[in-house]
Amino acid sequence: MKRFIVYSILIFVLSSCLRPDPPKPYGPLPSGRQLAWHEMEYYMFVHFTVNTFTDKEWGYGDEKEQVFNPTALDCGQWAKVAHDAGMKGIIITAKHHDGFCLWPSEYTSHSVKNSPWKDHNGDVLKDLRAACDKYGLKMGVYLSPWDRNSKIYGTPEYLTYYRNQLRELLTKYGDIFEVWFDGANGGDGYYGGARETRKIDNKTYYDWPNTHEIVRKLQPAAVMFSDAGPDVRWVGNESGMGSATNWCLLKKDELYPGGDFASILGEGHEDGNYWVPAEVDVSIRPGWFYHQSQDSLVRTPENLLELYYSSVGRNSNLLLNVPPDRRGLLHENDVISLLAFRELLKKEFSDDLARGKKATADFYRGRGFEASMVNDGNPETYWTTKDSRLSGSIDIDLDGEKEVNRIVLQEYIKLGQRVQSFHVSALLNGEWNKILDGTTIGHKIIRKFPVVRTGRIRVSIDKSKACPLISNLELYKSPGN
Ligand code: FUL
Repeated sequence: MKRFIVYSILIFVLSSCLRPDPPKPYGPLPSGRQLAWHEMEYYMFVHFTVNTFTDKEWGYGDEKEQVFNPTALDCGQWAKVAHDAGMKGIIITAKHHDGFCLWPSEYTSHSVKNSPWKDHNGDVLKDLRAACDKYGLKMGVYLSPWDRNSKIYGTPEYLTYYRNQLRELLTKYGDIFEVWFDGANGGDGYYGGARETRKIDNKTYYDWPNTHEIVRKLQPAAVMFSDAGPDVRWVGNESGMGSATNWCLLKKDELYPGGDFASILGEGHEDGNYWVPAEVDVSIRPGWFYHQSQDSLVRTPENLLELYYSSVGRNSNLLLNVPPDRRGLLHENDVISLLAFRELLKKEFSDDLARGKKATADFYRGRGFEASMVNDGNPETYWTTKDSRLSGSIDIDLDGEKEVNRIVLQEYIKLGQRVQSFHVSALLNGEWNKILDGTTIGHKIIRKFPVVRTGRIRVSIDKSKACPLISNLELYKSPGN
């Protein structure tokens, strides 16, 4: 017995010597809800309200409820298209700046309950919930802080109204994955007949911290989006461009929704003290709402693929707006384009040439942190170095010469975003040739490069805030340029 205990202790001591501890977390870390959000990557935005019927982008707030009258509204069609297009969820404009509510809010008569649709008994949010559940999608809500219909907009009482509406959305429609707080604010409007310009102070008027608490309490798993987070930040443009250098970090206390921060939001802050990753919101058409005149201006599948590279490929999530038409359906042109884009995407990333191939590193931390952890298909394992080493390289032996023109890299972000610069090289005629340079990685980057025919690819992490943690490396030969 004694001998057994001595042996067990010896084995334990030996194996813990061989298997080093994982690195300690570095800097701000993502919360559980943010990690779940990172996994979403691509989902649908739905802009739909009275504007769809009045051909406007921003309703003034005096639109009659009767104008909202879709002839064939079918949230099931939206959800099926989103699902078939490879999206993971839908965020809907429950209320846009015009103040019209797509659900029968108790707190206003300016809603679907006074529209002829479904004989005053309609509820778009309820229909969307059922459709999302049917197709396994997550659901999110956009509730415009600016309300051009409300008589009390601009007064402190409006906050009570806004929060009551938020509570309705967060308690009556099941699990919400994201709450979208828009930054556009104040200006002229109907305001219950006043027809005037009302200005509010973006910094103070909304008392955001107390509104955020409502969301945390009622939907603890939901992330909140705004220009300044708290959980997800705007990328700073509406053209679909994530920043090539993109930190998931932000000094969010220095920012507020609706402020003039667009130039900061793309890159984030390298020395930011909160985890607030970027979301790219962009429309499949020139407008956010449906306009028949734009039926011929729907983005092509090729263009959507470019958007994918400039968003998901740049450490951001892609929130792609697809606005229903006056029938209440996604237009045929949009559907065709979305589904063709899905096919393009499948072809881009059909065969991972790195998966399971021999991987070696110039240095690794020890057992459990070898280079082979980057191409084992397991996001929970990663290659890393010892704490004091802030650079290192991984070679993938492609097992014979292969053509390659795409690389996917991911950091193990649960322990923080670390990499500051890297480059990729290919072995050509016995010499290493650089094929691309990069800065940040984060959750994911996807990079294109001209086709190389090579037997070995090397990823060199040149600079990192703390020992680099690479959880995934994929290589492809895509048919695209
Ligand atoms: C902006 C709004 O003013 C647009 O109408 C749209 O909703 C876009 C997503 O956000 O701030």
